[in-house]
Amino acid sequence: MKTMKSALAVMSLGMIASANASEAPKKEKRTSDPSRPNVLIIYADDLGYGDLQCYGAKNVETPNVNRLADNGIRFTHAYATAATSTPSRYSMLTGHYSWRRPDTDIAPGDAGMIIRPEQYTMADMFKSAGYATCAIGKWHLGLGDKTGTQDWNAQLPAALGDLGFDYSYIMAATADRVPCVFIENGHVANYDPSAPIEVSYKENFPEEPTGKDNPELLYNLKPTFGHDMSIVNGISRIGYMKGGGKALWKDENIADSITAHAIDFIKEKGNEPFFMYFATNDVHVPRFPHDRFRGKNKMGLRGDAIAQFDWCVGQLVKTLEDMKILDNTIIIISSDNGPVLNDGYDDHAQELLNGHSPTGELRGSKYSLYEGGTRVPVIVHWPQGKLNKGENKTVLSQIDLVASFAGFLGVSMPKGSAQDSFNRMDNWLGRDMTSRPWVIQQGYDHTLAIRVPDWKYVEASTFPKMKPRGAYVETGCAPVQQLFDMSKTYEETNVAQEHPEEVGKLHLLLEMIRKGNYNELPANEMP
Ligand code: NG6
Ligand code: CA
Repeated sequence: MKTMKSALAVMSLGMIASANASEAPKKEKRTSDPSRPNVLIIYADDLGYGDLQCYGAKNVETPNVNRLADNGIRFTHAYATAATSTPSRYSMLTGHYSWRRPDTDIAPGDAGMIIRPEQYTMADMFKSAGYATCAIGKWHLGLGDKTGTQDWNAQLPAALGDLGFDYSYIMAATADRVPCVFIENGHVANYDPSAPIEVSYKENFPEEPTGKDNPELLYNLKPTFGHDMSIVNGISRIGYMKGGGKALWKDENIADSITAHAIDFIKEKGNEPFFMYFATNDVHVPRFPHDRFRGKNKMGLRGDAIAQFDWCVGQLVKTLEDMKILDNTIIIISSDNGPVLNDGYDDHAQELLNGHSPTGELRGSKYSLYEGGTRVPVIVHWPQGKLNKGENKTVLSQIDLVASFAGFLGVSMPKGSAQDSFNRMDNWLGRDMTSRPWVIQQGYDHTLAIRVPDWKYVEASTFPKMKPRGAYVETGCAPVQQLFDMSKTYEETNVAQEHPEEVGKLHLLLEMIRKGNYNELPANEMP
């Protein structure tokens, strides 16, 4: 499989001559050159298809995102590759499907680096085109050489610098997993030598309180399931940690902190092309936004977290505007997977919906093979790019971002890299409305679905219909093959029996893709 890559895809749309690492363009002011736009991916966590006002959200205002949607493209059939974070992010950043590997499921906070240093990433690609690159916010793809062996008090031996990111300011995993500290360029930020950090996902440290044994210490949020281990900032988490001192984050300041670091980076690097992967903690649990977002909508903390996400977007846009580089920055807003309400903390997300539907009219949610699991908002904004603005129904997938930008920038990716990513930049810019011939969706486990413009096939699976632990939601799995008619928004009825020939065709197509035999695909199935 390593030998097959989408070379033909990356070669077709180069706007400038091939630029590999050795002939990277000199860093100079190029901010108005439309062949070298800045690229800012704003990646929300667990933000559903229906969670933004411009996608029909009720009870919460998202003026900053709405403005980008009004002046950009708002995709209605765009997909994350998986219904949970780690596989979705892995796939988007590498252009390699997470399900080709056994070790890309939801990562603990002490996971070793899942993307290996030698693996090609989106950051490598931008870097080879002469971009300054950075990752800010949620990481959730492991750090260090090997799971459970990190020394959090020293420079981590493997970190984002090995993956093409010039600068990083990240959370190792999620806000509900230890260690609850930011890591800047492979070292704990604000490190407090008086409080050495220890982390374990196996056992607690002597005398350290936990949510399970010391619920009286949970002054900010209580768990509904799981999340009853170490307590940081009055919230218990997954995993055990000790120490941290002044380096420990306060959940209510996470959005401010990542935004401030992103703004600093833009101010420093904004006059040369930059790529920023800005991944928010919002609207993942524990939802605990800053006071100034509290109580402004009827949905409680989840609504407040959406408002806080919108604020982050506004701050970044304002910075670009003040620097007069907004016009030549491609901003992509999206999410890693669909929404979930009760994901383990007592924030009343379900009870306080007040008529809001986080997935709009889609069935399913985070963790699900139904559309609600992976169909996410995608907004593309680029004033100087002459986009075909407005609502856009083209079917597209985040897996293509690496090859699309490589094609756009004329970067030829090394042989064998980003094998599942294809250059569909014209789709992303609204210039070509031909849908991707198929999109693969990964559910909570490794069961796959394949969506083509008219149909969606879900392979038969022994995985339970309802998620067995944690959030009680539909997985979309069934012991039989399922086929849905995609002319209907809600996947209500399995029509596999009525259309055996479609089932057979899509089953075969999925198997070919699973084998990675792209060169054997019929021409009309080639993305
Ligand atoms: C689950 C957690 C959930 C969330 C999820 C990852 C429990 C019971 N549930 O295991 O709260 O953290 O993992 O979400 O612990 S994701 O968006 O990062 O994939
Ligand atoms: Ca997520």
